[in-house]
This record gives sequence, structure tokens and C-alpha cells, in this order.
Amino acid sequence: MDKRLFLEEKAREIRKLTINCIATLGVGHIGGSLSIADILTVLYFDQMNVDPKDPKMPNRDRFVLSKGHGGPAAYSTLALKGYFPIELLDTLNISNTDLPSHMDKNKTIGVDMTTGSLGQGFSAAVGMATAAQIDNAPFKVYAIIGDGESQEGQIWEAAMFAGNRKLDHLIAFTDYNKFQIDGAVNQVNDVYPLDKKWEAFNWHVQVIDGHDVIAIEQAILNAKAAKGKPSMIICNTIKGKGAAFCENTAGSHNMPVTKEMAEEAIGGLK
Ligand SMILES: Cc1ncc(C[n+]2csc(CCOP(=O)(O)OP(=O)(O)O)c2C)c(N)n1
Ligand SMILES: [Mg+2]
Repeated sequence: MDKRLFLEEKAREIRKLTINCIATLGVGHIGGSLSIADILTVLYFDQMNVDPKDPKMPNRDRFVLSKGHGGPAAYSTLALKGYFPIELLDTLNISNTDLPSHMDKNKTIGVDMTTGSLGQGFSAAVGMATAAQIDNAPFKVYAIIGDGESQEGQIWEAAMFAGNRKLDHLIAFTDYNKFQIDGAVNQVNDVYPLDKKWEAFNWHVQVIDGHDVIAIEQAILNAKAAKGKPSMIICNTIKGKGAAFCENTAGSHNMPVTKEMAEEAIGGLK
């Protein structure tokens, strides 16, 4: 099967599971979950060396979702990959669940880092890449940060350290969906020009369409080939991508989703 078709089908499945589990709960971080579905697809179904039957495999590639509120998309990806049964997604964020709204490595199989406090996951990823560099380890550390999250001072402290240490074990993505919790990023506290900022911190930088699975794959291959620098792949994305009721809106950040809304959105998935 053609790789693009294969990956696009996986992304559609991830979006479907994400919309459904949020609708089962009735509310959730749908916008920032749907914007990263294609990145997660390429990581877990094409690029990352991981084994759902051996989730703690020592030399596995690591993944840190620093914007931890994207948990629903990450859980849907892990379920689809076979880490745990799909039915577990129906327990999203209910009492005593193993799938809390934000990610918790002590609760969920396959989660490498607890996240949710913006900025902190990225620092942890930089620490993991530092350890990998010291050990000359054969794995990469992948991380996704948000564009609103990029307003955090902690991001830039970690960025400076990673650039200075030439941490080429680290491949990061910015989910540049142009919205944060309070509205448009360029109206709250603009991060533009992101590419020049990362270049100034001595990173290898690429800017791509974050919904084009083949562009994501190629960018990861380029990042793997770039020696002596950490990589930032700035992904132009659409908040809420795939769900017409919330695409490109600030309100999609954390919103009520009914079964009817879910059904309609899933019917419209391309
Ligand atoms: C340190 C910290 N401050 C505030 C929050 C509350 N918060 C959760 S998500 C969010 C917006 C993040 O925006 P962005 O990084 O663009 O992610 P997106 O909503 O686009 O997924 C905020 C302010 C938090 N989780 N952590
Ligand atoms: Mg955003």
C-alpha cells in the first residue's frame, strides 16, 4: 500500500478515536489534540523504534508530549498501536482512570514523561537527550511543544542548553496552530519569527505543513541526518483539524463535545 494512503488512514483513525473519547467524556482538549494527529501518526506508525509488547525496551525511541493537554490524541495513538485496548479510551479523565486529561507516566503504559505544566516536558526531553548523548545511545528523543507554550521562559532556557550541547539525539516539533487558551497567539504574545529564534539558539530548523504526512516523514529523516545540532520542525497546523465544528477557533481549546457533534465530525473526516 502507498505510504501516504497508509499513514493518512492511521491519522483518520486517530482523529476518530480522539473525537469519540472526548465525546464520551463530554468535554476536552479537542483543538490541540487534533492539530498533532498527523505528527503522532508519522512518529508511531513510521519513524519511531517502539514495541507495544515491550514498552520499556531500553533502546526505544522516547516521546514527550510537552503540551500534555493533547493527551487524548496521544492515548488514541497508543491504543491504535496496541499498547492497550481501544475500549480503555472510554475512561478518559474519569475518576481513577489510567488516562488522565494530561499525561502521566506512572499511570499510562507507553508514556515516557508526565506533562501538563507547560514548558516542563520540554526540559525533561532535553535532559533525556543529554543522557542519550552521554551514553552514545542509539535512540532519539522526540518532543512536541505548543506555540502558546513557546511563550514560556523555560522553553528557551532548555533550547539554549540543547543548542550549546549540540544535542542531536533530540528532534522536536512545534505545533504552530496559531491559537492558545486565550485566543490567537499573535494577539496574546506573538512568538513570530519562530524559525529565526530557534536558529539563533543553534538548532537545525525546518518549517513544514504539519498535516502532510510525507512532509513530516521527510523532515524527520532530514533531522536524523543533521549531525551536531538538535532539530526543531516547525509544523504549520490547524487547531481542531478535521472537526468542522471547531477548526481554527480559540474556543476549541477545551470545549463540550456531544455524541451528535462527534458523529457529524467523524462523518466529515477526509
Ligand atoms: C505552566 C502552565 N501555565 C498555564 C497552563 C494552562 N494552559 C493549558 S494549555 C494552555 C495553552 C497552550 O497553548 P498552546 O501551547 O498553543 O497549545 P494548544 O492549545 O494550541 O494545544 C494553557 C495556558 C499550563 N498547563 N501550564
Ligand atoms: Mg497553539
